Order: sequence, then structure tokens, then C-alpha cells
Amino acid sequence: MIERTKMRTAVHFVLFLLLGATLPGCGGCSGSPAPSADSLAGLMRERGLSDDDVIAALKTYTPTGKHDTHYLMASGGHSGQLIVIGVPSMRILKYVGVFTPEPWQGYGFDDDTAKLLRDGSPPDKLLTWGDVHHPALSETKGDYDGEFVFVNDKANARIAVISLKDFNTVQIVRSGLLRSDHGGTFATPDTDYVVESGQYPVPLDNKYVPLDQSKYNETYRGAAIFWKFNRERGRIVPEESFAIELPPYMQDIADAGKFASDGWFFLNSFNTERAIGGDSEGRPPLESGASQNDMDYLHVIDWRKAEQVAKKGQTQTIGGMRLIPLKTAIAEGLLYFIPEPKSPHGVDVTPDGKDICVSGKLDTHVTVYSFEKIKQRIESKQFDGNDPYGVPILSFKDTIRGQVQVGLGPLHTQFDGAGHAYTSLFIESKVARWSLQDLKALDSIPVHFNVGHICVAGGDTAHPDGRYLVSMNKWSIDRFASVGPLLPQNFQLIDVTADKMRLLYDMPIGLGEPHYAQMISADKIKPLEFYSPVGINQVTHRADPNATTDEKKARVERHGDAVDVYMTAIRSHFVPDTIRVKQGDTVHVHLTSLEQTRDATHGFALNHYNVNLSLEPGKTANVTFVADKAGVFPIYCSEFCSALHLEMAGYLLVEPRAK
Ligand code: CUK
Ligand code: CUA
Repeated sequence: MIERTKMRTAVHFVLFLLLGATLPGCGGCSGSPAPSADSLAGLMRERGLSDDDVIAALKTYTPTGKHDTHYLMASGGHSGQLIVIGVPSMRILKYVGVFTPEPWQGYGFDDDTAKLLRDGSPPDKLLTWGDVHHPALSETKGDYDGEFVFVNDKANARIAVISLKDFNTVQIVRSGLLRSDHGGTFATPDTDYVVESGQYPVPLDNKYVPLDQSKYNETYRGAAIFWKFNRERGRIVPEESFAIELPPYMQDIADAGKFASDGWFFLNSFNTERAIGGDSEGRPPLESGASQNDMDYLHVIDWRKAEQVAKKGQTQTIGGMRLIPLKTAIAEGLLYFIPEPKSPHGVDVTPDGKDICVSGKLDTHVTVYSFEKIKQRIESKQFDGNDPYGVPILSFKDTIRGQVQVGLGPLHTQFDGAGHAYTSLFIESKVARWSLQDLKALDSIPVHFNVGHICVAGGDTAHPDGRYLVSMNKWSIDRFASVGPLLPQNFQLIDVTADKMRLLYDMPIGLGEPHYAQMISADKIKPLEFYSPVGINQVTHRADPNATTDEKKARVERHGDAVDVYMTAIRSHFVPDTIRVKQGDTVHVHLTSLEQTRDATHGFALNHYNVNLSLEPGKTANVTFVADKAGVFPIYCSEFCSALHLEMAGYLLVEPRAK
């Protein structure tokens, strides 16, 4: 590869001497050119690059027209989006609108996607942001199948379903049970369920209860919701979903068992002290109140049994959700606790499902539990007492396989296909590699800075690809040109194929704070090239009932005060291009793109009425607005679709209502 580049450079240089042509990067220089400026060695010298830098560049550089081997599905944090990134180039491929309107995609502007945002909001308040933490790719037999991604909104306790047919959101669900979620989203090995658990305990019926210690202990609760996913319909089915009531500890993130531990679910918690904060009321701040105990509780949940208990109707309905009460969960043997050190964060099940790895934020170890031992203790009912709510506690030392000393501030663990585990070290700003078999630390690499999650390709599945690791760093400090006090996060791409991990690339993320990501091999994803036949609805992926599939059928229909405009778009005109209505009319525009050419997207921007639609080839989009202001309002195509794109325009004429 290097040889070929050198050769090409030499050829260019000969041409330069013969023809007097200007070399790229040499514009404007005259007289005696620096002969090495465009040679590899010259470039390295000029730019101060080491051999390692050049190797890293060659491992990530992706020439035009060549595609990445992996997709990184990264949470978009506060942007309420999913960020799709190509690996190893780290080029951004799409921001998928999920909890936040996204004007380019028309997301949240057309009727169908506006309804998604409304369905995901409380009846009296339209939510227009989300705090996305954990994307989960749908799985079949514990491996990503490339069909769906689920994401959570920690701030508002919601889950969204994104279809990878077109990388669009198709559903947002919200229970009336939780007020925040962090333990979402985690898919069971065949995506029977997508799990969401709450973080900050609340009264589950959502009533006002004063915040004092005894009321907190008695009436505040956590819960884990098992949302039933119907793959054929591509939708979560709330009526078939159920939840389990949990004590008021702060449940954190989670993972589903597989193979050896199939049917079980593992959920971390912190603040088993049940501190309630109140630093201005004479109590310790939450952070110190919640860090008193040496151990918190790993929650071990038998979800298959819970499914049966819910089916038998041993539930009460709160906030529209079937809830298995804590007492029932204990009596039926659905819930067990195991102590875990100290202020735990990540819990990650190994590819074979045999071990469960837990990291304590204030510990220096990863603790590896053996599911075999957990199961034995549960089956023989060997418990070390109960928590204050009666949940049986298993012995820490009898259920662990061992501990690995990895460094300061371990958070999250992922796996490769070669028997290694990788753990992020927040305090040390490092990623550690260790051996799963003998629990020995092997290697570590500095990252910049304050790593949260890490993501290995397929790193939480039954068959990880390994190869690449992305370190999702919270701070970037000095890594990029400054944009003022609010700095981007830093995704660092790391090659994990060799004995020493190698840093390849820094990618600033300047839109929200991502948390987790999952990386899937590109050959598992088969997106549509365009919607076909014309007239497909983006949310249902079916023929839209209001589609106009032929320009000759474009028309305007009036029904009382409602006006339906059946409109078509094709390069480079709308039919009809003039819409005449009366002030006060409710206008429904049903716009179909007749295009069947890849990438020939049109837009529909309407002045004053806050409308923009995206019309990918073959798509039908519907929008409704009340023409309450009389006047002349230009309409134009908001995608540069053709040479006559600027001419793709028209008018909405709103005639004043007679006084
Ligand atoms: S959390 Cu952010 S670094 Cu929300 Cu999974 Cu650990
Ligand atoms: Cu159609 Cu621009």
C-alpha cells in the first residue's frame, strides 16, 4: 500500500517536471519546488507525523466510494437522536431523529412523525427532547440481526423503536410508571423483550408523597419494565408488557443473560443506603449519603418465570402497566440480590452467558460472578438473609468466580471473540484489557479523557467481532481546536487486533453527550434504496391511504372547512403548485414523491406555518395545519434536487375571511 502510494507520487512528480503542472498542495509556488513536499517522507516531515501516525491513518482512511465495514449506532445524548457512524472512517452517516424534531428529515413536522412525539408525551405536555443513553440492536440467538435499534430517554422514561430498513423512528412508548429510566434499553437474546428500568425512585402511581425518610422507604419505588416486542409488526406491544416492582434503591444499568444464563436478567443498583439528599435541610448531599455502604445489590431477575406470573394475572395495573408487586416477586422467586462493590455501574454478561462482570465506580476491580454458582444457591435456597423488603440475598463470596484488578474507576466491560474483556477506567482515563479465562490484566491504553462506555464490534453479543473498540470519552480538553467553554466529547477508535492496543483516530462529537454505542458488521444491515412502489408511508412502511401515485390524479378536495391537497413531487415541480384556501380552513397536504431514482429527494418548505417535509423517492408524507393567517406564502422544494431546483416552488394563497 505504502509502496503504491510512493510510486504514484513519483509518477506525479515526473509529470510535474515534464509539463510544469502544479502539484496539489503546491499551488502558487514557483521557481524551485521543495522536491519532497508531496512524497510520503516529505509529507510526514512537513506535518510532523510519526510512523505510528501514518499506520493509524492507513488503517482508517477510506477512499471515496469505498464503504466502512461496520456501523456504530451511538446514542445522541441530549440531542434526543441516534448517531450513525461508519467505522473505521468515523464518518457520520445519519442523525436519526428520535425524541427531538429533526427538520431536514421532516421528523416531528409531518402528521405521522408528529404523532410519534405526541404518543411519547404525557397528555398535557409535548416533550421535544430526550436524553438518549443506551442503544440496543435487535438480536436473534444473542447476535445482532440488523433489523431494529431501541433507545431510551433517561429524562422522561421512554423507549423508541427505530427501523433499520430506513433508519427512521417508528414508535415511542412511555409507561405511566417510571419518571426516569437508565436501565434501558437491553434486549433479551431473541428480542422477546426490551427492558427498561427506572433510576430515581418515585411513588409509582405518580401521586404527591412528601419526601422524608420513612415516606421514601414506604412508598417510593423502582421498577423494571419488560416491554414485549412483536418483531413481525416491528412494534412494542404495551398490553403484553409487564413490570416488576423494586425497592427504592437507584437501579442502574443492566444486561440480559444468554445461553447458560438465558431467561435471567441482571440489574445493578446504587444508593442501597436510600439516601434522599437534602443538603439544604440538614441532611448530607445525595452523593455522600449514597456512598456509605461498601456493597450495593446486583438484582438477579428470573424474567421467564416473571412472564408466567404476569400471564397468570398476579399483577396490579398502575399507570396503564401490569405490575408484579414486590411481595409477589419475592414469594414467586423472581428476584434475588447479591452484594456488589462499590457504587457499581456496568454489568455485562460474557458471550457464553456463564459469567457476569460488574464494575464498582469506587473500586479498582471487575468482579466476575459465576451464573452456575448463583443458580445453585438459588435452587438450594442458600441465602444470607434478606433486605429490608424481604428480598433474599445471596452470598458475595460464594457466587463470584474471582476479581480482576484493572485500575481506578472501572465502569463498563465489553468482549472480543478472542477471550478478552475490555473495561473502561473513568478515573485513570484508560481502557484495560484482561483475560476472561484466568482473570488477569493484560494490557491498557490511555484515552483522552474520562472514558464512559466503550464499544467493541459485537462486544455484548454471543459472537463478538472484536477488531475495533470505540472509547467514548466525556472530556476532550485539548484534543481539538477550541470552540469555547462547551467542548465536544471525543470518540477514540482503537485497534484491538494485536497484542498491544493501538489508538487510530479521534472524532469530536459536538451534539449532545453520547453514552453507549453498539457496533455491527455492515453486511448485516440491508436498508431500502428508496420506497417502492411510490406512495409508501415512512412510519407504517405500507402504502399510504392518501398517496397520489399519478400526477393526473393530483387534486384539491374541499369538505366543509377542511381542504385536502393531494399533491405530487417530481423533478422539478409540484402538482398542484398553487394552493388556494380560505382563512380558517384546516389544510391537509398529502404529498407523494413520484421519484424512483436513488437520492432524488425533494423537500416541502412552507413559509410562516412551520412546515418542512422530506420526500425521499417514493414516500408519501402528510401534514396538517390551520390556515389562520391570510396572505401569500411561498412554498419551495428544500432539497437541491436538480438543475431547476430553485424553480420547484409554488404558493399557498390564504384568502381573508369576509368580515
Ligand atoms: S451510562 Cu453514561 S457512562 Cu448512562 Cu451507561 Cu455509563
Ligand atoms: Cu425538488 Cu429541489
